[in-house]
Amino acid sequence: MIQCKTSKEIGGMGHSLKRKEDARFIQGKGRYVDDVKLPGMLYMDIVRSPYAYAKIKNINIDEAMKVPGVVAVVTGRDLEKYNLHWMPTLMSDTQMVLPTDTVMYQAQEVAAVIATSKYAARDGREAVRVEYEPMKPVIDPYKSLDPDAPVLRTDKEGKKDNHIWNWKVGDKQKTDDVFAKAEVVVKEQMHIPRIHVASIETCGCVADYDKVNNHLTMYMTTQAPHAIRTVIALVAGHVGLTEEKIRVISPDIGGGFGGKVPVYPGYVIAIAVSFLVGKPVKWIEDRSENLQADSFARDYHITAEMAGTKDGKILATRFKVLADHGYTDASANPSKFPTGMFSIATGSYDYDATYMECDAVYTNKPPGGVAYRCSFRVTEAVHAIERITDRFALEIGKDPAELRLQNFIKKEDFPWKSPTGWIYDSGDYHKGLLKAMDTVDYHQLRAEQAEKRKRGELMGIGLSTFTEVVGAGPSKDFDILGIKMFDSAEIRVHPTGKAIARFGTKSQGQGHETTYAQIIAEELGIPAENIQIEEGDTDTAPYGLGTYASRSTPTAGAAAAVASRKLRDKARKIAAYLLEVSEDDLEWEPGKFFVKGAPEKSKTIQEIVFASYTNHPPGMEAGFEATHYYDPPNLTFPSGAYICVVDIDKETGAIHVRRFVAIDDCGNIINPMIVQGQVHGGLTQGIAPAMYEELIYDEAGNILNGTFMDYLVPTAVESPKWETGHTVTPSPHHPIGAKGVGESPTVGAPPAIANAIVDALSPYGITHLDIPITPFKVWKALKEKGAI
Ligand code: MCN
Ligand code: CUM
Repeated sequence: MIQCKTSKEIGGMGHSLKRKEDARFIQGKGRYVDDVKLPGMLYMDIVRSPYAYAKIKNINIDEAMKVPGVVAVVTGRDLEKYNLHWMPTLMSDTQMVLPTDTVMYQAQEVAAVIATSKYAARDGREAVRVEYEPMKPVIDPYKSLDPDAPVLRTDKEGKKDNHIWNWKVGDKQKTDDVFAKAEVVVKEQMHIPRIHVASIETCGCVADYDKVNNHLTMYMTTQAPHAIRTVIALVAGHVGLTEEKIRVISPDIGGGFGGKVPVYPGYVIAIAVSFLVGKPVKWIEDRSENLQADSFARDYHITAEMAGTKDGKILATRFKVLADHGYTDASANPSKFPTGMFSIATGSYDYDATYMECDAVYTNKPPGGVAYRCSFRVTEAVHAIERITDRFALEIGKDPAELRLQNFIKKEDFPWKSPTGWIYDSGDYHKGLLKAMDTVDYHQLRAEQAEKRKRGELMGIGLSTFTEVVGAGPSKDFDILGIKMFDSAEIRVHPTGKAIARFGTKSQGQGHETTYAQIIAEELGIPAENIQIEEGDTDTAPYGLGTYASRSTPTAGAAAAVASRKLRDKARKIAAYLLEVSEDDLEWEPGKFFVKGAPEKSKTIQEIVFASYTNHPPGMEAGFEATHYYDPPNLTFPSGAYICVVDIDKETGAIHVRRFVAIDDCGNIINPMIVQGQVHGGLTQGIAPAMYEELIYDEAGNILNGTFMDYLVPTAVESPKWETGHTVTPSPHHPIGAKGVGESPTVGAPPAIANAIVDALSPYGITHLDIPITPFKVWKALKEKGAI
């Protein structure tokens, strides 16, 4: 009898396989877009606006054209001739590629300089003279709706104000009634700051248009190659660039975090120039451009309210949001959900009355809206519910852990329908929180805190027990620009039993080359090391919507499992033929089929695959390939219980994160080491907006922290020792019971930190501080309350 290798030996699910891709990453063998060098390639640099809002009176390119190496300067007027000066955003708004008359935010693209080297392009950029007539910008989103505020989007016919859309969900009447009668009502005004993803690699592309074959190859840093191909075809189809003539290749990506989902003007200009001059054009942003002009995240102003009883039962919540979208709504949300999944804001708690409303407005700031490890606005939702829950606990003098345990949805109540219509698939919130409390020794910490309070020392304990919603999504509700949000896997097994599998998603560092191989290994018994994973080439990969919103595991991961199972069904037929038994007489164990009751009669998957090319049953299609487009029946609902402990220096406001325990539940885990890595990175990106990061603008719309000197990205020095752990509540509808995890930590961490800091300061009457909570903010709040 052939002894099959164990799941661990073949690198199946649940094992901490070392990441296959790291061998090339750590040896400098990664191939990024800036490594693409093509014969005759030109370089592009971009002139950007110093003003937030100004009329362009004149663009003089004479001096720039004299710079040695400069071959062209492209303006909005040039693109206008080809009707390429506007493009759609992913939220069906419109956006200038290059302006013809007016600039709408500081650092906006104004003109592009094309040259034979990147240095000549930069020199040329410095020599372009633009004459502006500055206008008074709209920076404060609250003022953007004032009757006397200038209407910014004059390009939209008949537009009379700066309002973009109004969105609401929930039962207003019912919620208002509960609030009116409630024993306790708490309310806080919060701002979730505008922040920026600082991936190591900035954005960029090489547009390579081949005139002879009318074919465009677009190398670019995109998280969603297929969707981008479709968008390019929509924008440039009228000049003959139809979708079959476009190949998007997303090579290795040095971090995306959502910032590489949108379509930036730079891409479109590079394509236009390559199309016009017939040469490849490279455009790579520098760090400041990336920070100042690329898709921002968050910028939600939220009024959060909670109603409940004196003994701690949550009865209702109300959220009113003002969303500052900047110059255009360029969010990367599913079409039907302009606020993304914000409506998960009822949280992990069992109550049935809520009402949420959001107004989105235009201002003179860069566009964007969802990037930065956000799960489509779940960061904002979780911050609102977790902060207001702590506020409620503080109001009634109840321990916030006890209050949560009292209000959690019970594990036997899943699937659970939230008052905003989500069907939470599964969860065990009590187990997660109790594990986190046990890990930190919660009661001991509270005792220590009580002692310290007597001495006037500031120690705080903060909780965040959040529900995530990822895996967009079921096609009945989820699309982007009309394209349904399924995802795909195609598996080809070669005659010798080794495989290549391709996906519609695109890793930016998440480790897909390893984890997808593990799923297939587990399902088919082929060792993960013999399964090559490929993503990011639209000519070879099946159509998919890409990697963001922690959707890869819920969608493409599921597709990998289902495609593998299709192959296993075929394998069973072949095995039955080879062993001359009926299919029903066969049993599967990872790696082989054997005859029930006669285990010595068996065929390994390798033998079966070989037979599929050499000796397949008559009438059966040869070969061993399967494709699956997975349309999930529901989203997956990961959860987490985080506890943060801080010590604060009263005199300086300095905050020291003493401990941070994160217990995540992402269902069945494919690779524990990778999940832990995701959680470490995500937590660091959670502490970032909680304590450091915020894009700040003055009244004139100047960005005040447009470089890394002032925009504080936390490093290893600022990061506490993350203590991680997990509980496992498998998703009942996902083929391998997995839920996404990539964004959970960034979603869950900020309120845990904010709650800990406010908890430390609460004896002095402080009930809320907006993130990022800096030492100065703490010191100022203490000073105002007379504590120091
Ligand atoms: N995983 C697992 N078991 C699970 C769930 C996930 O082993 N139950 C593994 C997956 O196989 C995958 C990784 O964890 O290797 C993340 O999976 P998933 O949660 O499905 O998320 P995605 O792969 O779709 O990644 C997207 C997510 C997002 S939206 C942002 S933003 C983010 C994040 O991932 N950007 C990242 N993590 C990042 N990590 C790196 N290094 N770089 C980025 O740009
Ligand atoms: Cu919102 S950042 Mo991720 O979804 O790419």
